[in-house]
Amino acid sequence: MTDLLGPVEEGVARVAAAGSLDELSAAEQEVLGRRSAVMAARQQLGALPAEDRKEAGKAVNEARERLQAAVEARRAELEAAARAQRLDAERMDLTEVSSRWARGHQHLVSQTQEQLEDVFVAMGYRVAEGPEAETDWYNFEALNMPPGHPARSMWDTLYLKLGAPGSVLLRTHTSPVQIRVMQSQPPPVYIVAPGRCYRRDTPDARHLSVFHQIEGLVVDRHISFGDLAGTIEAFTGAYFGPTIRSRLRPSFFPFTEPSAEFDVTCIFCDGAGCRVCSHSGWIELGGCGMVDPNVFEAVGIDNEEWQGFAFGFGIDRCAMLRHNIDDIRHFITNDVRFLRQF
Ligand code: 2NL
Repeated sequence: MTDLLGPVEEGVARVAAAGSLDELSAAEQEVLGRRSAVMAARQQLGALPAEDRKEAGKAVNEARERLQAAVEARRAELEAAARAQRLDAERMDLTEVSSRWARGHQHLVSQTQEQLEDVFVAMGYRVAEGPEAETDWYNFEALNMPPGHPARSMWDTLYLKLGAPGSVLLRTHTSPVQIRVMQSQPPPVYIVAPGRCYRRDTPDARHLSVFHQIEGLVVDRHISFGDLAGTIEAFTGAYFGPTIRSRLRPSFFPFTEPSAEFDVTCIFCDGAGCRVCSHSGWIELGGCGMVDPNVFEAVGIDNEEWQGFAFGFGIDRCAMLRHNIDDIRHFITNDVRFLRQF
Protein backbone atom coordinates (compact mmCIF):
# COMPACT_ATOMS: atom_id res chain seq x y z
CA MET A 1 0.00 0.00 0.00
CA THR A 2 1.13 3.54 -0.78
CA ASP A 3 2.90 5.33 2.02
CA LEU A 4 0.62 8.19 3.11
CA LEU A 5 3.10 10.21 5.12
CA GLY A 6 4.44 12.08 2.10
CA PRO A 7 1.04 12.95 0.60
CA VAL A 8 -0.28 14.06 4.01
CA GLU A 9 2.65 16.42 4.63
CA GLU A 10 2.23 17.84 1.13
CA GLY A 11 -1.54 18.10 1.56
CA VAL A 12 -1.22 19.94 4.88
CA ALA A 13 1.23 22.38 3.28
CA ARG A 14 -1.09 22.80 0.29
CA VAL A 15 -4.04 23.59 2.56
CA ALA A 16 -2.02 25.99 4.70
CA ALA A 17 -0.95 27.86 1.55
CA ALA A 18 -4.55 28.54 0.44
CA GLY A 19 -4.87 32.33 0.29
CA SER A 20 -8.65 32.56 0.09
CA LEU A 21 -11.76 30.56 0.94
CA ASP A 22 -12.11 29.65 -2.75
CA GLU A 23 -8.52 28.43 -2.93
CA LEU A 24 -9.14 26.46 0.25
CA SER A 25 -12.15 24.69 -1.31
CA ALA A 26 -10.02 23.72 -4.30
CA ALA A 27 -7.25 22.46 -2.02
CA GLU A 28 -9.73 20.50 0.06
CA GLN A 29 -11.03 18.79 -3.07
CA GLU A 30 -7.49 17.99 -4.11
CA VAL A 31 -6.29 16.47 -0.80
CA LEU A 32 -9.49 14.84 0.42
CA GLY A 33 -11.64 14.48 -2.71
CA ARG A 34 -12.27 11.42 -4.80
CA ARG A 35 -9.00 11.66 -6.72
CA SER A 36 -6.80 12.34 -3.67
CA ALA A 37 -3.99 10.05 -2.49
CA VAL A 38 -5.89 9.35 0.76
CA MET A 39 -9.00 8.23 -1.06
CA ALA A 40 -6.94 6.10 -3.44
CA ALA A 41 -5.34 4.43 -0.45
CA ARG A 42 -8.75 3.83 1.07
CA GLN A 43 -9.93 2.11 -2.09
CA GLN A 44 -6.92 -0.16 -2.00
CA LEU A 45 -7.76 -1.39 1.50
CA GLY A 46 -10.10 -4.11 0.22
CA ALA A 47 -7.32 -5.67 -1.82
CA LEU A 48 -5.00 -6.03 1.18
CA PRO A 49 -4.54 -9.30 3.01
CA ALA A 50 -6.86 -9.42 6.04
CA GLU A 51 -4.01 -9.30 8.58
CA ASP A 52 -2.70 -5.96 7.14
CA ARG A 53 -6.07 -4.35 6.62
CA LYS A 54 -6.70 -3.11 10.17
CA GLU A 55 -3.33 -1.39 10.42
CA ALA A 56 -3.66 0.20 6.97
CA GLY A 57 -7.23 1.32 7.65
CA LYS A 58 -6.07 3.09 10.81
CA ALA A 59 -3.33 4.86 8.87
CA VAL A 60 -5.81 6.02 6.21
CA ASN A 61 -8.20 7.35 8.88
CA GLU A 62 -5.42 9.20 10.67
CA ALA A 63 -4.29 10.72 7.40
CA ARG A 64 -7.84 11.89 6.63
CA GLU A 65 -8.28 13.32 10.10
CA ARG A 66 -5.03 15.28 9.89
CA LEU A 67 -5.97 16.72 6.54
CA GLN A 68 -9.51 17.57 7.68
CA ALA A 69 -8.13 19.27 10.78
CA ALA A 70 -5.75 21.28 8.59
CA VAL A 71 -8.64 22.35 6.33
CA GLU A 72 -10.79 23.43 9.31
CA ALA A 73 -7.93 25.34 10.90
CA ARG A 74 -7.17 27.19 7.68
CA ARG A 75 -10.87 27.92 7.11
CA ALA A 76 -11.16 29.46 10.57
CA GLU A 77 -8.11 31.62 9.88
CA LEU A 78 -9.40 32.81 6.52
CA GLU A 79 -12.88 33.55 7.87
CA ALA A 80 -11.46 35.55 10.74
CA ALA A 81 -9.29 37.51 8.32
CA ALA A 82 -12.26 38.15 6.01
CA ARG A 83 -14.33 39.36 8.93
CA ALA A 84 -11.59 41.63 10.18
CA GLN A 85 -11.25 43.07 6.68
CA ARG A 86 -15.00 43.66 6.42
CA LEU A 87 -15.14 45.39 9.80
CA ASP A 88 -12.21 47.51 8.81
CA ALA A 89 -13.91 48.51 5.56
CA GLU A 90 -17.15 49.36 7.36
CA ARG A 91 -15.51 51.39 10.08
CA MET A 92 -16.51 55.03 10.25
CA ASP A 93 -14.15 57.64 11.52
CA LEU A 94 -16.08 59.47 14.18
CA THR A 95 -13.07 61.14 15.67
CA GLU A 96 -12.93 64.09 13.35
CA VAL A 97 -14.15 67.16 15.19
CA SER A 98 -14.24 70.42 13.39
CA SER A 99 -15.10 73.83 14.73
CA ARG A 100 -17.16 74.31 11.57
CA TRP A 101 -19.74 71.91 13.02
CA ALA A 102 -21.04 73.67 16.09
CA ARG A 103 -22.45 71.35 18.70
CA GLY A 104 -26.18 71.74 19.33
CA HIS A 105 -27.92 71.91 22.68
CA GLN A 106 -31.20 71.10 24.35
CA HIS A 107 -34.24 72.97 23.06
CA LEU A 108 -35.50 75.77 25.30
CA VAL A 109 -38.81 73.97 25.91
CA SER A 110 -36.96 70.84 27.11
CA GLN A 111 -34.68 72.97 29.29
CA THR A 112 -37.74 74.66 30.79
CA GLN A 113 -39.45 71.33 31.41
CA GLU A 114 -36.39 70.05 33.28
CA GLN A 115 -36.08 73.25 35.32
CA LEU A 116 -39.74 72.98 36.35
CA GLU A 117 -39.29 69.28 37.18
CA ASP A 118 -36.30 70.22 39.34
CA VAL A 119 -38.35 72.80 41.25
CA PHE A 120 -40.98 70.19 42.12
CA VAL A 121 -38.52 67.38 42.78
CA ALA A 122 -36.87 69.72 45.32
CA MET A 123 -40.29 70.02 46.99
CA GLY A 124 -40.56 66.21 47.27
CA TYR A 125 -42.60 65.44 44.14
CA ARG A 126 -41.91 62.64 41.70
CA VAL A 127 -42.05 62.98 37.93
CA ALA A 128 -44.67 60.74 36.26
CA GLU A 129 -45.09 59.99 32.57
CA GLY A 130 -47.76 58.26 30.49
CA PRO A 131 -49.00 57.61 26.95
CA GLU A 132 -49.79 60.44 24.53
CA ALA A 133 -52.46 58.34 22.82
CA GLU A 134 -55.19 57.89 25.40
CA THR A 135 -58.67 56.52 25.75
CA ASP A 136 -61.72 58.69 26.16
CA TRP A 137 -62.10 57.36 29.71
CA TYR A 138 -58.68 58.54 30.94
CA ASN A 139 -58.74 61.87 29.13
CA PHE A 140 -62.35 62.88 29.88
CA GLU A 141 -64.64 60.50 31.72
CA ALA A 142 -62.44 59.84 34.78
CA LEU A 143 -62.02 63.63 35.04
CA ASN A 144 -65.72 64.17 35.63
CA MET A 145 -66.50 64.84 31.97
CA PRO A 146 -68.94 62.10 30.85
CA PRO A 147 -69.91 61.80 27.14
CA GLY A 148 -71.85 64.85 26.09
CA HIS A 149 -70.47 67.01 28.89
CA PRO A 150 -70.34 70.60 27.65
CA ALA A 151 -66.83 71.09 29.06
CA ARG A 152 -65.47 68.68 26.45
CA SER A 153 -65.86 71.42 23.89
CA MET A 154 -63.27 73.39 25.85
CA TRP A 155 -60.67 71.09 24.31
CA ASP A 156 -60.92 70.55 20.62
CA THR A 157 -59.73 67.00 20.47
CA LEU A 158 -57.74 65.08 17.86
CA TYR A 159 -59.20 61.58 17.61
CA LEU A 160 -57.32 58.56 16.24
CA LYS A 161 -58.78 56.08 13.76
CA LEU A 162 -58.47 53.25 16.25
CA GLY A 163 -61.17 51.13 17.87
CA ALA A 164 -64.70 52.51 18.12
CA PRO A 165 -65.02 56.06 16.70
CA GLY A 166 -64.16 58.63 19.37
CA SER A 167 -62.66 56.08 21.77
CA VAL A 168 -58.92 56.75 21.25
CA LEU A 169 -57.46 60.24 21.11
CA LEU A 170 -54.32 62.32 21.54
CA ARG A 171 -54.36 63.56 25.14
CA THR A 172 -55.54 67.15 25.48
CA HIS A 173 -53.82 67.54 28.87
CA THR A 174 -51.52 65.43 31.05
CA SER A 175 -54.26 64.70 33.62
CA PRO A 176 -54.66 61.10 32.32
CA VAL A 177 -51.15 60.42 33.66
CA GLN A 178 -52.33 61.44 37.12
CA ILE A 179 -55.42 59.26 36.82
CA ARG A 180 -53.13 56.32 35.98
CA VAL A 181 -50.88 57.05 38.97
CA MET A 182 -53.85 57.22 41.36
CA GLN A 183 -55.06 53.88 40.00
CA SER A 184 -51.69 52.20 40.39
CA GLN A 185 -50.58 53.36 43.84
CA PRO A 186 -52.28 54.21 47.10
CA PRO A 187 -52.06 57.75 48.56
CA PRO A 188 -50.15 59.76 49.54
CA VAL A 189 -49.34 61.01 46.04
CA TYR A 190 -47.03 63.92 45.21
CA ILE A 191 -46.37 64.00 41.46
CA VAL A 192 -45.90 66.26 38.47
CA ALA A 193 -46.78 65.05 34.98
CA PRO A 194 -45.02 66.99 32.23
CA GLY A 195 -45.34 66.27 28.53
CA ARG A 196 -46.71 66.83 25.08
CA CYS A 197 -50.42 67.57 24.61
CA TYR A 198 -52.49 67.98 21.48
CA ARG A 199 -55.46 69.98 20.29
CA ARG A 200 -57.25 70.78 17.08
CA ASP A 201 -56.29 74.37 16.69
CA THR A 202 -55.10 76.81 14.07
CA PRO A 203 -51.62 77.99 15.03
CA ASP A 204 -51.22 81.62 16.06
CA ALA A 205 -48.83 83.57 18.29
CA ARG A 206 -50.20 81.88 21.43
CA HIS A 207 -51.41 78.47 20.23
CA LEU A 208 -49.95 75.38 18.59
CA SER A 209 -51.66 72.04 18.01
CA VAL A 210 -48.78 70.38 19.87
CA PHE A 211 -47.85 72.05 23.13
CA HIS A 212 -46.34 71.15 26.49
CA GLN A 213 -48.06 71.09 29.81
CA ILE A 214 -47.05 70.26 33.33
CA GLU A 215 -49.65 69.26 35.88
CA GLY A 216 -49.19 68.65 39.56
CA LEU A 217 -51.23 66.42 41.85
CA VAL A 218 -51.17 65.99 45.61
CA VAL A 219 -53.30 63.47 47.48
CA ASP A 220 -52.80 63.20 51.22
CA ARG A 221 -54.58 63.60 54.54
CA HIS A 222 -55.56 67.10 55.75
CA ILE A 223 -54.79 68.81 52.41
CA SER A 224 -56.39 72.25 52.15
CA PHE A 225 -56.79 75.04 49.64
CA GLY A 226 -54.12 76.87 51.64
CA ASP A 227 -51.62 74.14 50.78
CA LEU A 228 -52.47 74.67 47.12
CA ALA A 229 -51.99 78.44 47.31
CA GLY A 230 -48.69 78.01 49.17
CA THR A 231 -47.46 75.50 46.61
CA ILE A 232 -48.25 77.83 43.71
CA GLU A 233 -46.49 80.70 45.49
CA ALA A 234 -43.45 78.48 46.16
CA PHE A 235 -42.99 77.22 42.63
CA THR A 236 -43.62 80.53 40.86
CA GLY A 237 -41.01 82.13 43.13
CA ALA A 238 -38.56 79.30 42.53
CA TYR A 239 -38.91 79.46 38.76
CA PHE A 240 -39.41 83.19 38.04
CA GLY A 241 -37.43 84.60 40.98
CA PRO A 242 -38.19 85.78 44.53
CA THR A 243 -39.66 89.14 43.52
CA ILE A 244 -42.52 87.43 41.67
CA ARG A 245 -45.80 87.03 43.55
CA SER A 246 -48.83 84.87 42.68
CA ARG A 247 -52.57 85.20 43.18
CA LEU A 248 -55.61 82.98 42.71
CA ARG A 249 -58.89 84.01 41.04
CA PRO A 250 -62.09 81.93 41.24
CA SER A 251 -62.70 79.88 38.10
CA PHE A 252 -64.22 76.60 36.99
CA PHE A 253 -62.90 73.20 35.89
CA PRO A 254 -65.01 70.02 35.86
CA PHE A 255 -62.27 68.06 37.69
CA THR A 256 -61.67 70.46 40.59
CA GLU A 257 -63.98 72.03 43.17
CA PRO A 258 -63.40 74.75 44.09
CA SER A 259 -61.32 75.85 41.08
CA ALA A 260 -59.10 78.84 40.46
CA GLU A 261 -56.85 80.39 37.89
CA PHE A 262 -53.47 81.62 39.05
CA ASP A 263 -51.59 84.71 37.94
CA VAL A 264 -48.02 85.89 38.52
CA THR A 265 -46.96 89.49 38.83
CA CYS A 266 -45.91 90.74 35.41
CA ILE A 267 -42.23 89.95 34.96
CA PHE A 268 -41.85 92.80 32.49
CA CYS A 269 -43.03 95.66 34.71
CA ASP A 270 -42.78 93.94 38.12
CA GLY A 271 -46.48 94.53 38.67
CA ALA A 272 -46.50 98.22 37.83
CA GLY A 273 -48.58 97.74 34.67
CA CYS A 274 -47.42 97.62 31.03
CA ARG A 275 -48.59 96.62 27.58
CA VAL A 276 -47.75 92.92 28.07
CA CYS A 277 -50.03 92.61 31.13
CA SER A 278 -52.70 94.97 29.76
CA HIS A 279 -51.76 97.42 32.55
CA SER A 280 -53.10 95.02 35.19
CA GLY A 281 -49.71 94.11 36.68
CA TRP A 282 -50.69 90.40 36.48
CA ILE A 283 -50.19 87.66 33.90
CA GLU A 284 -52.32 84.52 33.81
CA LEU A 285 -50.31 81.31 34.04
CA GLY A 286 -52.58 78.30 34.68
CA GLY A 287 -55.43 76.67 36.54
CA CYS A 288 -55.80 74.73 39.75
CA GLY A 289 -58.21 73.54 42.41
CA MET A 290 -59.14 70.86 44.93
CA VAL A 291 -59.63 67.45 43.29
CA ASP A 292 -63.33 66.89 42.65
CA PRO A 293 -64.86 63.97 44.67
CA ASN A 294 -66.11 62.45 41.40
CA VAL A 295 -62.49 62.12 40.20
CA PHE A 296 -61.56 60.34 43.43
CA GLU A 297 -64.56 58.07 43.00
CA ALA A 298 -63.50 57.16 39.44
CA VAL A 299 -60.12 55.90 40.70
CA GLY A 300 -61.44 54.37 43.93
CA ILE A 301 -59.94 56.76 46.48
CA ASP A 302 -61.97 57.39 49.64
CA ASN A 303 -62.79 61.11 49.66
CA GLU A 304 -63.53 61.11 53.38
CA GLU A 305 -60.02 59.99 54.27
CA TRP A 306 -58.05 61.74 51.51
CA GLN A 307 -58.08 65.20 49.98
CA GLY A 308 -56.06 66.59 47.12
CA PHE A 309 -55.22 69.52 44.95
CA ALA A 310 -54.12 69.75 41.34
CA PHE A 311 -52.82 72.43 39.05
CA GLY A 312 -51.75 72.74 35.43
CA PHE A 313 -50.01 75.23 33.20
CA GLY A 314 -48.19 75.49 29.89
CA ILE A 315 -44.44 74.84 29.78
CA ASP A 316 -44.12 76.73 26.48
CA ARG A 317 -45.95 79.69 27.99
CA CYS A 318 -43.68 79.66 31.03
CA ALA A 319 -40.60 79.79 28.81
CA MET A 320 -42.14 82.60 26.73
CA LEU A 321 -42.86 84.66 29.83
CA ARG A 322 -39.46 84.19 31.36
CA HIS A 323 -37.50 84.83 28.17
CA ASN A 324 -39.76 87.49 26.68
CA ILE A 325 -40.68 85.45 23.59
CA ASP A 326 -43.61 86.96 21.74
CA ASP A 327 -44.66 84.08 19.48
CA ILE A 328 -44.97 80.39 20.43
CA ARG A 329 -44.31 79.43 16.78
CA HIS A 330 -40.63 80.36 17.23
CA PHE A 331 -40.31 77.08 19.15
CA ILE A 332 -41.06 74.94 16.11
CA THR A 333 -39.62 77.06 13.29
CA ASN A 334 -36.14 75.72 14.07
CA ASP A 335 -34.35 78.91 13.10
CA VAL A 336 -30.94 78.48 14.73
CA ARG A 337 -30.64 82.24 15.20
CA PHE A 338 -33.58 81.95 17.59
CA LEU A 339 -32.63 78.61 19.17
CA ARG A 340 -28.99 79.41 19.93
CA GLN A 341 -29.94 82.35 22.16
CA PHE A 342 -31.05 79.95 24.92
C1 2NL B 1 -54.97 74.72 32.91
C2 2NL B 1 -55.69 74.02 34.00
C3 2NL B 1 -55.65 72.21 35.50
C4 2NL B 1 -55.90 70.18 36.73
C5 2NL B 1 -55.37 70.88 35.66
C6 2NL B 1 -56.27 67.87 37.52
C7 2NL B 1 -55.85 66.57 37.39
C8 2NL B 1 -56.52 65.60 38.09
C9 2NL B 1 -57.55 65.90 38.91
C10 2NL B 1 -57.91 67.20 39.00
CL1 2NL B 1 -56.05 63.96 37.91
N1 2NL B 1 -57.27 68.17 38.32
N2 2NL B 1 -55.61 68.82 36.83
C11 2NL B 1 -56.69 70.84 37.65
C12 2NL B 1 -56.96 72.19 37.48
C13 2NL B 1 -56.46 72.87 36.39
O1 2NL B 1 -55.11 72.83 34.40
O2 2NL B 1 -55.31 75.80 32.59
N3 2NL B 1 -53.96 74.11 32.36
C14 2NL B 1 -53.19 74.68 31.31
